[in-house]
Amino acid sequence: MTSNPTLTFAVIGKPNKGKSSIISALTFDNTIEVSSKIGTTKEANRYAYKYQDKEICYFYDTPGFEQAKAIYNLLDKNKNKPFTDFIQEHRDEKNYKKDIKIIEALLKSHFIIWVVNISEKYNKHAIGSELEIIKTLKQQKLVLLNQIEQDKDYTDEWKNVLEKEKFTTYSFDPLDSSFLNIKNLFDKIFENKIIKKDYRENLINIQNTYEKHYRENLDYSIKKITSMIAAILAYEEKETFYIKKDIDNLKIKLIQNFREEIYKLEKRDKKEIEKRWGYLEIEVKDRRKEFDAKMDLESSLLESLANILKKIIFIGLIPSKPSKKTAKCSFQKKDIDVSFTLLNRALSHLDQLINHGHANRKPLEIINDENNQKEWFSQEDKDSIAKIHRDLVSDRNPDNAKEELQNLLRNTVANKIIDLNKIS
Ligand SMILES: Nc1nc2c(ncn2[C@@H]2O[C@H](COP(=O)(O)OP(=O)(O)OP(=O)(O)O)[C@@H](O)[C@H]2O)c(=O)[nH]1
Ligand SMILES: [Mg+2]
Repeated sequence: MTSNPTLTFAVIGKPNKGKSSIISALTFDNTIEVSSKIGTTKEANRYAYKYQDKEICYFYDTPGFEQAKAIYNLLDKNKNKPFTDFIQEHRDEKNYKKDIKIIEALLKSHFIIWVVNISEKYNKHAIGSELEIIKTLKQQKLVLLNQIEQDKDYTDEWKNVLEKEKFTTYSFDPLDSSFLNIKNLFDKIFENKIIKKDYRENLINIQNTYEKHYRENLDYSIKKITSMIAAILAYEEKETFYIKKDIDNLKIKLIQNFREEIYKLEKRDKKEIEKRWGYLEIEVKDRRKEFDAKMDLESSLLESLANILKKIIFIGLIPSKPSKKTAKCSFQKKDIDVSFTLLNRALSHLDQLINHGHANRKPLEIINDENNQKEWFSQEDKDSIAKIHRDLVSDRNPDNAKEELQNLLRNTVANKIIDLNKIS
């Protein structure tokens, strides 16, 4: 561990350039307000990137300067005056109040991240004063080039101007909050010779934390999926009834309760996985396979239930007076489709969740795209899953079966969801 201070980054730039989106991506937090309305962020707010409840680094989100030109003119007139004196002098002036709050956030930070939208042309008139103010500050500076409109790209023009002014520029897409995207940004920052040595060590720690965090989230998700499948396969719904009475109602009630319970189990784990990845506000529209899954579950259930009932009725006919019986409903060894359906649903959910991005505020729609469906499992995997399924429904060595499923999912996720080779 380092004794260096926790780094603080102040994110600055004109309204609607993606500042809050960038913080959202870097903190894995989808509760930070982001919108196409100009001036969404009204004042400087500090957010932390947290890992295991520890604050790893801070980001100041700021609105754009309101009086950039006036402030620059004042600074220019008082060239030798320290910034802090300037703030002290003007802090109560109504016109500068908001901007001074921004400058205070910048002064409290180690790094200034200046965000520009490179799908718009560089406009000296609009941006010049902001550039001059930032130049005046002693903090380390990084410029993030955000391309908001995909069909317009003025990167070269921006780079020309900014590099002449000794700014280092980095392309960053805030809609992608994958670890690989964040790692690439940090890798490029490390290449920058102007980064102070103790800050560099701190940045390395932050990048390592992102990686640990990412791998742990994956492992947590895999464990959750495994325990969800095990819980569903072991689930038994029981109903007590009197023989010769209410058999039809019993059947309907039993299936209904069973189905509700297993969907609850599935939903609960999905929610926990979403929370773990920082998607606290996300609306998930699971349009995929909901119907198919119900069909699968229902058909296999009906069959197994019919068998159970046949047996119960047969035994129940023997006693002369009505006696209390218990009917049980659970998945059977032959219901292997259930395991595949649940696994496909869980992996698609995880895949799309990871790739959704924290700055993306559209609902996450899990759709059934026949042409673009991932083939998650090899034949060998499928055979292993069939064996795991049989062990889990029959409660035979369940810990072993869970361990096998976890290992199988680890490989699937590493190869099919994120290419972990690209990370290491
Ligand atoms: N397609 C696309 N949209 C983006 C990108 N970055 C930001 N946006 C969108 O641009 C709009 C503004 O993003 P914000 O992150 O709120 O911008 P801001 O700079 O914080 O804006 P203010 O708070 O108003 O200063 C939102 O609708 C974002 O979804 C991007 O890289 N691609
Ligand atoms: Mg904002």
